[in-house]
Amino acid sequence: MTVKDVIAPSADDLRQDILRHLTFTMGKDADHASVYDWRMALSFAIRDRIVEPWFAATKQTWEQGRKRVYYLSMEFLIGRILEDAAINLGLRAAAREAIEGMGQSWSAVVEDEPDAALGNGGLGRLAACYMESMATLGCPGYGYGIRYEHGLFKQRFEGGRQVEAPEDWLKQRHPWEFERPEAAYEIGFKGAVEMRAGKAVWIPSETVLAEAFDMPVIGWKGRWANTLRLWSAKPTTMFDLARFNHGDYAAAAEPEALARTLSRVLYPDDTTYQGKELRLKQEYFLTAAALHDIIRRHLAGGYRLEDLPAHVAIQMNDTHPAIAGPELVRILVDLYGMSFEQAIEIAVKCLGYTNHTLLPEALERWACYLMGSVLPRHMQIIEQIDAWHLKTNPNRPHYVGVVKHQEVRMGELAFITAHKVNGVSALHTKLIKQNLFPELDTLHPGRIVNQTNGITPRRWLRMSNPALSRLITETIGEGWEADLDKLRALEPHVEDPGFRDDFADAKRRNKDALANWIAREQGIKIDPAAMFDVQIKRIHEYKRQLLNILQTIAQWHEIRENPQADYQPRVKIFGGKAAPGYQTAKEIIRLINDVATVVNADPLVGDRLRIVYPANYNVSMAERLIPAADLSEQISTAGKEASGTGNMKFALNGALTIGTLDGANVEIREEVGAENFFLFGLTASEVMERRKDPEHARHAILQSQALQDVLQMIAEGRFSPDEPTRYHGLVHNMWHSDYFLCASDFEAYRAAQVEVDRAFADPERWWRMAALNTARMGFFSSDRAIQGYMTEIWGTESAL
Ligand code: B1H
Repeated sequence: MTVKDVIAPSADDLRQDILRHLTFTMGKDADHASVYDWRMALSFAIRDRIVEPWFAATKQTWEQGRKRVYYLSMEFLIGRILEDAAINLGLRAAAREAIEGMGQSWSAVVEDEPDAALGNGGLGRLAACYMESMATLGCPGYGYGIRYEHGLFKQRFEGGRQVEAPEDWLKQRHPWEFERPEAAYEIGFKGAVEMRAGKAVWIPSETVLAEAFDMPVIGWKGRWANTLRLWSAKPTTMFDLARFNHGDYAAAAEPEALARTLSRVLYPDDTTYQGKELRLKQEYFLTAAALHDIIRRHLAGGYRLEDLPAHVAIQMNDTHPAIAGPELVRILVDLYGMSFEQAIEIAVKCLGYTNHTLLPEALERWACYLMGSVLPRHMQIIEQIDAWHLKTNPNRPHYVGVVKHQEVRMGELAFITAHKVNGVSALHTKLIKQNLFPELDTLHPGRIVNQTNGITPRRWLRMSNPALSRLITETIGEGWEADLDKLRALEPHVEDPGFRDDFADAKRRNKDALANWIAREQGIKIDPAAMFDVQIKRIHEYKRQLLNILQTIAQWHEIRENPQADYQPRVKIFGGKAAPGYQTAKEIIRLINDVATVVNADPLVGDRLRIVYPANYNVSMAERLIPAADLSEQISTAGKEASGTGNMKFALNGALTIGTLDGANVEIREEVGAENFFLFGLTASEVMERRKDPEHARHAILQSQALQDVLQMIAEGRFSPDEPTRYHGLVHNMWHSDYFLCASDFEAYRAAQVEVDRAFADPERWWRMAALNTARMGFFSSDRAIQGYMTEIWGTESAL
């Protein structure tokens, strides 16, 4: 078996395999099997086909002595796995035929799978796309993360308010993982550092075991597979036998419970960090387990530690694993006796750091006392690294450094322990240089590079949008899934009215399916001919869902004031969760739901405006919504969204973007053409200028009668008649603060929405624009992004 020999089985072969697993793995006969049993049987049948290419890839990497990439991330937001694996193995059609041939519904079986939601949003989903692209490109590598028992919380609405419930994906059997009890490392915390014979010895006072669970990640056409290795915390001692023997059974189990809390739950914050001790422990737990595993594998290959950089590239997904620098130095110095200077030099050569945000509330800083108590030896090494950096960079300004004001700044630490630091869009990288690390950029010219984010076209087009995928393949032939630039070949067809009709038909089919789902799940009837206007992402002030709902209210008001006029029917669709402690975001959720209740019940408005906000937005909901969207809302305050990746998914699926010049929107607009993008709003530098006016909000509101009316309606309690004062705080904030400039961009946004209506009313124009968006999105494939990391940061080559 070589890496390239994957032979697609027939539906009949698969049927045999499924029945075998149903019988012998699940212990069920076909007459009594539940959907769950069928899903498990199918998953195991598919999984069987991954194992051989997986072994082959691993073997080849060893034999060829290849450099491996290690992607360290606190989040992997994977979603469902079954259908994605089937697609990449070329088995979807056969699997579907087999399942349906046995009287089962394909969608019921596939949708029975819970999302693997081990992430919050863009950062975690990016890690999942990157794992898939590394496997597709044959880049030997491992993802390292935490096997959270509970992923991102489940959201429901009660009286319009977000209510959180724990997520429980591991309640059922997880067919995609392999437990590796033999791959376990002891991880220490706290305790003290002793000097013995001139050497520092850390004696931790707490230890837990990190046990590995491996998931294969199969690339396109099954030509390569990598491993996602997730660590689960286990106690080093199962229980306290002395207490047990005294009959104190509950207390005896305490060490076990305590250890397991480490991998119990994902912190539900997106772009804000919580300076909690448990979070720091989780970060170290992941990083230390990964580094021990990396070193063990390197030594098992018979290589010397001095040669680590030739064989190992470690990417830090934001600063969450930035303790990797100090930990690697600690391992090399304390455990292997290397000098500090040599150790730090090796560490820097191995490490890369991706920055994902400029928001000050997201930049991790740990109080020195906390770092010093949880990781006393690392605190010493951090000071040593800081001193080494100052010594080797005597021009470093006094206010720059890792340890300042009794805090450890993880961004600075990651920067100086990495040979490359990258931003995630062209604009974001420019702002990193100008605003976040200007002094370090001067001291280390060339260290900061850009790698614009990307998305995997396998999941985000081929799997989630079969209608459009079929049209593309019929039009330009096969191969675009692994070479997304090929979509350019669609361009000449855009002038063909027949092609445009087909393109519109594919969209219409997806919209019909979504309308049915919304009717079923939400009990709201929507017209599939209306424009589907979608904003789905975490709820955050900088993302400005508030601007969207304010404009929606203005539109509602306009219809009511002038009901005879001709309006372009729209469905406003929202989706997203708020961090449980983020009160303002929760208030925005409630406002959207309150406005939806009033607008959807207004007989005067009818089908012309509908607002839908399905609860519990997640990856699998994105897969339904994005293929059905006409308009993509990417309206963050310029300079705040590092990149965005949802923006790419929409444009690839033929939705037009209404957006600001923020993050990757800038590059999307350049690629698809300014005439195929609805631009509005202040630029990043205009935003900074505008904020200098302390009364910018009041001035902007006074310039807009429409906004005054909207704020008046909210303040009067039109959307909260049972509690008219509910949004007084929000309205007050709009007048007197409005940090994210909803007021200043309001009129420009409204005008852009009028432009959108005009374009939608002209189908020929609209579908030309939409198809050109799809045709020109090749650049945003995560394959291109990973190729960039490989050549510019990791120094690795494809093994294929
Ligand atoms: C992004 C985060 C993030 N940037 C802290 N930063 C977290 C920060 O748990 N925490 O403490 C969690 C997440 N996430 C996002 O990364 C950016 O906002 C997006 O613009 C970007 O597209 C995405 C991927 O690069």
